[in-house]
Amino acid sequence: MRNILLTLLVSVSLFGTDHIVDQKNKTFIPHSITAKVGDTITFKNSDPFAHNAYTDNEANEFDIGMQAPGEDKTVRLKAKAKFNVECAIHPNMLLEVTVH
Ligand SMILES: [Cu+2]
Repeated sequence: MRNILLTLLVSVSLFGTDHIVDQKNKTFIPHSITAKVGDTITFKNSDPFAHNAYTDNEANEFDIGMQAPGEDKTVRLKAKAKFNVECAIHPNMLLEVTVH
């Protein structure tokens, strides 16, 4: 019984909520999300051209590189923080992420 409970706890922490963020018309949709440590963000690209998503936030740093149209890329949130995600190709794109 103890092992089952332990397995459940580990599973919950390993498989947090996946937050879908689309990139369409050079906009992150939605433009802000609130998530928990261990959750993931899956970036989609519904535009007919490449996008990118990155953050300089030290505790959650990521850069998904060049994201082709129709491609999905997933990143995991590692620490409590509030930070911005930007697209290196389109500097006006902004996603606000709160991890609590
Ligand atoms: Cu972009």
